[in-house]
Amino acid sequence: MPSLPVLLLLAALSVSHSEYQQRRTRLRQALPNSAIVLLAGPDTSSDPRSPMLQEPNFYYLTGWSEPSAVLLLLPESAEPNEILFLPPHNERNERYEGRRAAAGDNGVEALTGISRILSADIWESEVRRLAADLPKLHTLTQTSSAGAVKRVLPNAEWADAGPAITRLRMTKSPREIDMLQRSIDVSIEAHLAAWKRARPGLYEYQIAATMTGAILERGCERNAYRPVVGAGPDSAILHYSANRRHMDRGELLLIDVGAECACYAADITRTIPVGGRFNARQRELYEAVLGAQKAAIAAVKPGESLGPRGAVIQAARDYMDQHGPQINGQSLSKYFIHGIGHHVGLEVHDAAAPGEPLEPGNVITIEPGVYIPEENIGIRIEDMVLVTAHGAKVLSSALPRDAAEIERRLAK
Ligand SMILES: [Mn+2]
Repeated sequence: MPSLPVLLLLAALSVSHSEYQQRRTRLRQALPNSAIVLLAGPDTSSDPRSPMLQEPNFYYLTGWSEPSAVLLLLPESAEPNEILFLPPHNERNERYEGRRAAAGDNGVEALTGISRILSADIWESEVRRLAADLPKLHTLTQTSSAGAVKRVLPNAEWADAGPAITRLRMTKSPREIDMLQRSIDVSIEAHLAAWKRARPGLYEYQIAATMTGAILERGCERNAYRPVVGAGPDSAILHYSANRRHMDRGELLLIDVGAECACYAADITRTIPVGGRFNARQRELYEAVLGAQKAAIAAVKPGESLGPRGAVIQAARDYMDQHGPQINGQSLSKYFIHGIGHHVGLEVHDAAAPGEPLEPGNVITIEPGVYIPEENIGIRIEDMVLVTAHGAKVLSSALPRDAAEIERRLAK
């Protein structure tokens, strides 16, 4: 059980209305003299298998998690220069789904942090009225909602707001880093709970269940992605998430599990020995991956990139090839078959401009791995890293990754 102070912290930690406001101001500055129209995620309440997941760009700019809303941003000098349209009350639906906010509610401006709230029934006519004469119109042209927005002014040219929002999302604010740190801390507790439980004869799904339980127990909404818990041959399958096999002594267990807490994701992978001890072969390969990860983290700094020809992945490959064993006459990095990492934020694979150099405030994963199906071995070590002014800070360092330390923890 998390302690009382942790529970209080969970309740208190959120992004302020003024920070959301600041994000909208920055977006206006990036796309001046423009109307920007964004649609919230659709109402999925009629489908019991689909949770309501807010469209992440909409959430980033508003913090609003209810469906079917519309955000209209207008040039700074307009009055008002931002309007949130909310669906009107529907008494029958609210009997099923609970009360939702609507225009005209007492205090709805304070609740949303947006000073003009109108009914979503009139969003199209209002966009036509307020935006038609502006020199530029932007929406998320790559999303499923683009068609509905473009139809409002079908003869206008709609440009993509996505790249400008992505640029904002890539640099995390101090508050966002706190929020990510909390998701990381909860994920670490989930991993440690898994280590406590893992033993020969257990099923992979039992480990996944323990971890999901730890995540939900701490007040987080969900796993940030499908839990990957793979033992033996399954450890060599990159996105294995069936989690149906039982694990045997002497196998490696690859655990790639992260929490989503207050909408921020964590993404952490560890590989541990079932039964508590790495054998010599496993340890030799493990040390090569761990050394590669440390070399890659040491190469992270502003100006470098996560791309396939960047210095970060090259540092990992070089380490594997210089320190790891050859396999079937091939250098070890041939078995490192994916990218070195990705941005993390509201989404586990967060918005990022391809090839963009790293900047301070970026939060990324560094996750080298090797996968050798013919030996039933997959090893991945993934940590979350904050890019700082001169280098990198590992945000998930509280979860041990040195082989001897992992064995010590498993023996407890
Ligand atoms: Mn990852």
